Parts: sequence; structure tokens; C-alpha cells
Amino acid sequence: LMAPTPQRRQNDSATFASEILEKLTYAIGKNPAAARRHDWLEATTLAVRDRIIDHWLESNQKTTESGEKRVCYLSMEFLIGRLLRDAISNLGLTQSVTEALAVYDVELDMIELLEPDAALGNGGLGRLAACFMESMASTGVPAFGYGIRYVHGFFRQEVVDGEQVELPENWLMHGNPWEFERRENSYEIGFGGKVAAIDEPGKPPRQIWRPGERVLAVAYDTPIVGWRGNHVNTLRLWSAQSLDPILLDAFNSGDHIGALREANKAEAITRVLYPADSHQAGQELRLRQEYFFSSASLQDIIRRHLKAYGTLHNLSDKVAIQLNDTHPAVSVAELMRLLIDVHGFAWDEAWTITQATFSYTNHTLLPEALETWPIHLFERLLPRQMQIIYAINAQTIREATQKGLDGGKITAISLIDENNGRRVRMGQLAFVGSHAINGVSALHTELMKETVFHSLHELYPSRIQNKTNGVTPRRWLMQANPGLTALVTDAIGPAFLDNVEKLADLDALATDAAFREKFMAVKLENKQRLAKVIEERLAISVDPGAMFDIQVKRIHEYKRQFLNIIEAIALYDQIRSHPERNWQPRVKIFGGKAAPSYAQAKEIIHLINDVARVVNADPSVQNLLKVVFIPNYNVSLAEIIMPAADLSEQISTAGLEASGTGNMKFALNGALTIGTLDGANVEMLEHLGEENIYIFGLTAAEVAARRREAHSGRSIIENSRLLREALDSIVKGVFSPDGQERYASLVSNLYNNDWWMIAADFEAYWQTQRKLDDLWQDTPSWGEKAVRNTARMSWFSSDRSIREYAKDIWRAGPGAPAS
Ligand code: 26M
Repeated sequence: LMAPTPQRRQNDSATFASEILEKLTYAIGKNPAAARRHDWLEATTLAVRDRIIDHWLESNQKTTESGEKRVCYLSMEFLIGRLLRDAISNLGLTQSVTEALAVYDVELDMIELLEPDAALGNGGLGRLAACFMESMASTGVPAFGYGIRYVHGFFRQEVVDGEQVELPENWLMHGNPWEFERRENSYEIGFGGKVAAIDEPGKPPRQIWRPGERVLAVAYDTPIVGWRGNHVNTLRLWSAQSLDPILLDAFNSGDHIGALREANKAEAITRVLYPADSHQAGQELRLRQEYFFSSASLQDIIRRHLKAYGTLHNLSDKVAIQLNDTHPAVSVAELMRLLIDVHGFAWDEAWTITQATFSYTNHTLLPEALETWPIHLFERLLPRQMQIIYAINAQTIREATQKGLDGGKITAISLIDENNGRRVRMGQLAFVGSHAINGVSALHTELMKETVFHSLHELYPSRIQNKTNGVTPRRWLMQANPGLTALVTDAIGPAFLDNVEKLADLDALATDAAFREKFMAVKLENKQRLAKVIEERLAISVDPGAMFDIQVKRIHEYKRQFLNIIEAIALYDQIRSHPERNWQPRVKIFGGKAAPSYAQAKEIIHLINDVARVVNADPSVQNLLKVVFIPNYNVSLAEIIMPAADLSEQISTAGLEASGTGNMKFALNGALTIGTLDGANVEMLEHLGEENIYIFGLTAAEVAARRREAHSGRSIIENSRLLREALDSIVKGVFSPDGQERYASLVSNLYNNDWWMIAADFEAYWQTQRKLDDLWQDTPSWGEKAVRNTARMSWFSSDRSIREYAKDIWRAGPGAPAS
């Protein structure tokens, strides 16, 4: 008998209709009459998943046979959101699946909404990892994403009496049809214990780590399908399990709780995502998470490589490992340990392999966010890795001294911070262990060279590169904005779907009145869709004809939601004092989560909600100003919000936002930007042209200079009537009659210090907003600029970012030299 081979399935709607029915019947055990909406979602997902598996197996086989280099993207966070629409759209199955479900009277648009968001990330860094996974698949770069399968993703936010309340998130509640548990891919991860020196006759002395605890890392794989299904990569997330789930002797002797204690401790490692993105958590559990997924990923990479090549000497020819920020930086020490202690390499060759394999992306310059770990904690948890870090440090300092660097510079380079109670600096470790280090926008990369990595850059001047971020146009244009996608296809043809640079052809249509009107009609439909969400969730009715002015992102002092809401207050005052002026109707929309322990960020959320309550209830400004805080901002909400914006707020204190990626999603969907010269805004200005973006405020250099001069806001506030009156109204309790003192410290910080340059930038911000009011009245001009934004944003595709990484850092992917 011949062995059967799987049959490639047909993609027509009739085939799908029967396969969905088959899944419903045999995988779920229901008939259509008994099926609930969740059952249809699951049946559809399983039918679509079968298509992906065909492509997945093919992609893996091709990469294995060709011996192409693979990229391993190590990230503590993957903020992927929903996967069904992404998969259906990238496989070109939208029509077939829609028609197939119609047979059973089920709407695809409706069941899609039941899929939970995979919110395994905090914000920009995690979402970038998700866009990069999609772009690596779409551009044919063979890749693994390695991360953690958190049981609880990023918390759900509710707003109660104006304040943020955090609720646990439970995305795995109904199971996860996208993942495949790979029990055969599991590894032991050690913690604690001792290092023993072994001196065998005739062999060089070696160190061996005998951990005091062991935990099992089990792989869960999710396929990530690229555009047109051409290539499918793997997202491999690790789950922690106890090696010994029940201590039977304890159990037998009646200690039932004690028998489970070890298992609970092991499984706690992957239980929850840390919801901080600006302050380092500093908890032992966090370091355990970092080491757990780093070690599991490296063991997996090594096992696969040895199976294919039988040696690790050529590891860096076949694998490029990208460290997404310093969270996986302990990998540098762990790979050295595995090479030396387990695989018998000498130090120098192990170091050469390590450096050639790793590269590192920095995502922030905020000093309070740079990761460092107390030496005593590190040593207790990872004693052998600590020894290796000391040895790397000694070697680096030797090299620096030889090159003539002096005392202060040595201190800056050192992997050990001696000033704050001896700590390991993860940024320095990631830097010296990598052959390439990159920033995420041109400005950020230059600032990296001047600030945190100044001395390391002097020692290794060719290592730092720039790789400006991007976003995937599949999710952020084609899926999120089907109306605009259809219009653009109609206007310039479908070539932009495969080559987003073709969007530039739209530029010629910016002066075509008929096209502009259609473009703004699509915008209006998207605004109506958002208005409906706001009405349903908040019972606030907003006019889709008003300017939708939107700031959605994590809540942070440096992102300056406070500046935005102060402007709203000033506008509220001015509309009431001068009702005769030509005010333009606006809806100011906010969304974003504060880290649970970030008090100021929570106060800002409270203030926005307090202002919203007062303004929205005041009949004297009714149609001119509304303020809305949309709770629980996440990827799925972003997909509704981005296409519905007229104005995008990107107003961080210059020099603080490494790149921003929301800025790109908004502009790609035809919003104008009001922003500072910060992060990727600088490059957006270059690509859009200065007439198509509204830039205001201090530059990064001016901010740094003012901080050196101990700038305070007092005199600025005293000289600005608008700002002073707005702040006075906050302090007087106009928005918080129930809590007069509520915002006293938020406001007094502006007088005494103004660290984030809110007072310093207020006037420029206000003036620029009024220019935008004028422009809003001139519908053709606004429309022209909106069209040019979509036409000129294609460079900010993450396909472009990935091609740059592949060529300059990884030497992998299509067109890479054979290795
Ligand atoms: C660190 C320690 C303990 C717990 C959490 C963290 C942590 C988690 C996330 C620290 C930082 C985290 O993210 C930082 C981040 O999202 N940075 C953003 O990265 C984007 C992608 O490059 C940029 O566009 C943003 O400008 C940058 O703020």
C-alpha cells in the first residue's frame, strides 16, 4: 500500500462550508442547530488553521533543506491581538469564508469579534515584535519568535468614578485553537544552587553549575502567516511546568498543600505579564521570567542546530538572535555558559560565536527604565552566569584600557554599576555581547551614541546602527481600513497590496477634488463606526462631523497627555468666554493604560475623566467640544480608532519617545499629525513634507539645555494667561468639586520644576492647534493633506524595517549570501 499524502484543499466557499461543518461536528461535537457563536468561531478557526498548516510545513521543510539562516527574535512581549482576520486576509480567503458562513446564517464580522486579543505585551515594544513577526513572514525571512506564554496577559482596564481599575485578563479561558503544545520540545531550566570547580586529570579545570531548583519549559507553537501565505513562521512561547507536579511523600504524609507548593512556584514563572513599561520592576520573579525564556530558547536553538550540523562552530552562520531590548540580555551569559560548560568550547571561541550571533535593539533612554539587577540577587539565582558576567566585564575593561580610555569612561563601560549598591547593567551586557546594536529612529540612535552608550560607542564605534521602526500595512491599513483599501485599489490599482511603496501613486490624486471627497467620505464612515463604539460603551454622543483629535498610547508623563488635557481646559474656557469666535467642533479622544504603580499616570487618567464629565455636561459648549476617555485601549480598539482619526497627537517631550509607532498607523490612515520633533516624527516630517505635518515645541537639544539650566515653569505660567487660568481652574476644583486637593501636586510640579516641559511648550502647542482649527474650515486643503499622508507613509512599513535588519544585521532572508 502507498503511504497517503495530505491533499491540498480547495479554497472555494463550498469546500469551506463543508469543512467548517466537519470541524463543528467532529472537533467540537455539535450540529449547526446546537452551535453557539463561539462554536462557529472555533470551527472556522480550525478550518482556516488547516490551510496555514499546509503552508507552514512547506516553509519549514524549505528552510531546513536550503540550510538558510534563521532569525530568532527573543522578546518578553508579543502584542499580537486577534489572529483570525489576519490569517484569513493574508491567505486571501475573506470572500470564501464569508460566503461559507453565510450558508449557516453566520456573519464572519460578528464571530471575529469573539476572539480574545492575545495581549502578551505592554505597548510599543510588544506591538513592534508582532508587526515584525508578520513582516518577516511576508518578506520571506525564516524566523522564530521566542517569548513567554503568559496565562494572564496585559490587564483589563475599567474606569470607575473616573479612576483606572485593573482587572485580570484571561485570554485562554475558552482554550486557544491557534497553539500547538509541543511536549517533546521541553527543557530543564535551573535556578540557584552552587558552582563547583571540576579538575579532572589531563583536562583543563572547568566550572559546573548545580542548580538548587529545576523547572520545565514547554513549547507552544503558533503559526504566523505572511501576505498571500507565501511563508509561515513560528511563534514559540514557553510555559513553565513543575518537573515533579506532586511531591508524593509529602502528599502521602498528609501535607496536601505542601505537596503542591513546588509546582505552584514553578508555574508562577509564566503566570502573568509585568504591566510596567517605564520603571523596572526589580522583582525576583521578573528575573526568573527573563532567564527562563532566554535559557529555553537558547537550548532549543542549540538542539536544532546540532541536529542539522553536528557542531556549534558555525552557529552564527545559521542563526541570528535579536534581543528585543535588554529583557533577554542574560542570554549573552547563558550562551557562553552552554558553549563552555556544556559543549566544551574555550572562552575565546565561545565569545566569537556569541558576538557574531547576537544583536540588540534599544527601545528607551529613560534612565529609570534601564534594567539593572542587584548583584546579590543575580548571584543567588544565577551563580554561574554571574561569574561569566564578571569575566566578560574584566575582558571589556582590559580592552578599553588598552585603547587608552580613562577612569570615568571605564566606569561608564563597566557591566557593574558600583554607585547604587552594586548592580548588573543589562544594557552594557547586551551591548558588549552583540555585533550590532540599533536604535529605533534616527534621532533616538544619535541620542544613544551621545548619552547611555557614549563610552561604549567610543570603544566600538561601528556597532551602533539605526533601524527606524515600521508597522505592518496588512493589519494597519488593509484589515483595519477596508473602506480606504477598496478606494485606493479602485484609484491606483491593486499593486500597492504587494508593494506598499506604490501608495505614492496616490499623491497625484491629492489635488483631485472628486477623489478627495471619496477619501473623506471613507474617513467619515470610519468616524461613524468609532462614534457608535463611544455611544455604546460610554453613552456619550459625539458628532462624526467634528474633528476627531486622538491621543491613544500608554499613559506617561513624558508622552504628555497632561499637556493635551490642559489645552482642552483652556479651549473650554475660551469657548465660553468668547462664544462669538469661529471655534471649530472637536472631539478630544484619549485612551491608554497606566502602570498600576504609577501614581502620576493614574492622576492624569482621573483628570481626563473629570474634565470629560464637566465639559460634556455643559450646554454652553455642546457642539464645539467633547472629551472622551475610551477605557481598555488595546490592539482591537486601535484597529477601530486609527482609521477614524482626523488629528493624531504625538506630543512627547522631545528626546524621550524612542520612535513611536502609533504615529505611523494614524498617518497611514490619513490623519494629520500634531507633534514634537521627537522619535520617528522627525522622519515623518522628512517624508511627508513640512506642509503636511504640524510640528511645534522645543527640540531635544533645547530640552536638554533647559534641564541643565534648572528650568522651572513658574515664570512661563505667570506670563501666560491661558495656561495660568487653566491650571487655576484645575486647582480650584472646577473638575473635582468632590476632591479639591486632588490635582495639587500634579499642578505644583509645573510651577516648581516642569521636568517634562509642559509649561515650556504650552503656547506653541496652543497656537498650532488654532492653526489646525483654521485648516479644518478649509475642507479641500485638509483633504489634500490627508491624502498626502496616506500616499507618503509607505516607507514606514515594517517590511522596510525588516529588510534593513535582514541586510545590515542578520545577513538572512531573500538575497542574503549563502552560508
Ligand atoms: C522592564 C522591566 C520590568 C517590567 C517591564 C519592563 C518593560 C516592559 C516594556 C520596560 C519597557 C517596555 O517597553 C518599552 C517600550 O514599549 N518602548 C517603546 O518601544 C517602541 C518600539 O520601539 C517605541 O516606538 C516607543 O517609542 C518606545 O517607548
